[in-house]
Amino acid sequence: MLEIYGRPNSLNVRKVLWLCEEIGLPYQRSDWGRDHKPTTDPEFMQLSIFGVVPVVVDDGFVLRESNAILRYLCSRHGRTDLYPADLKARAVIEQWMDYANTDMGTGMRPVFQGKVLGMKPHDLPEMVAWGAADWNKQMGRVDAYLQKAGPYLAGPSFTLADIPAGLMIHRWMVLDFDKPKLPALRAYYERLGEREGFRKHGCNGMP
Ligand SMILES: N[C@@H](CCC(=O)N[C@@H](CS)C(=O)NCC(=O)O)C(=O)O
Repeated sequence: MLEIYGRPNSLNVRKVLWLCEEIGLPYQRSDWGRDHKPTTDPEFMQLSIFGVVPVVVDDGFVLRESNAILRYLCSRHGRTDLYPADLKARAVIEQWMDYANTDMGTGMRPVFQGKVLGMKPHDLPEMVAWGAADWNKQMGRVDAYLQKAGPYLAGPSFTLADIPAGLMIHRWMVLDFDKPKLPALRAYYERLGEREGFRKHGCNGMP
């Protein structure tokens, strides 16, 4: 059975949990990371020296990096509906996955880790203000995109493109800071809420 190492309140772990729900894949999860067993523990270090969750073990095969794990699990379980074989369709999905892990989340860090969790150095007021402005700008761009495209990020159906970005959009929706009203983004967020996996591991009360 797939083993998932990582605390259930981590955005990156929740991506994997959500996908397992979509695939109907059973797993065993153990609590590692902030406020749980430390990733400096020798048991964890044996799997990964990179100090972050998630890490998965599948039949002895060890893999880290949440987005790489999502792609691996889809390919392993033949879910071409979520991660197609067609080169261009796949590239569009990867474009959204990369964007969610980079530009879409750069401003999130000072707002969430700084303002909400009080972690240094993200909590500097000018960093938080810059983060909020940048995060709002990125979400404005996704809203503008969704006004013309969709209903899902990579087109007509739900794919891997929607998991990393969907969780980032969820966090933006639920955190309390000055935000513009973005109706197309809101409609997309509500659409994701129709999915069991997102209700369990995305919009489940955690930011
Ligand atoms: N690029 C990595 C980032 C992983 C990451 O930053 N994970 C955070 C949780 S979301 C973490 O492990 N933080 C340290 C901790 O929880 O101890 C991925 O996508 O998997």
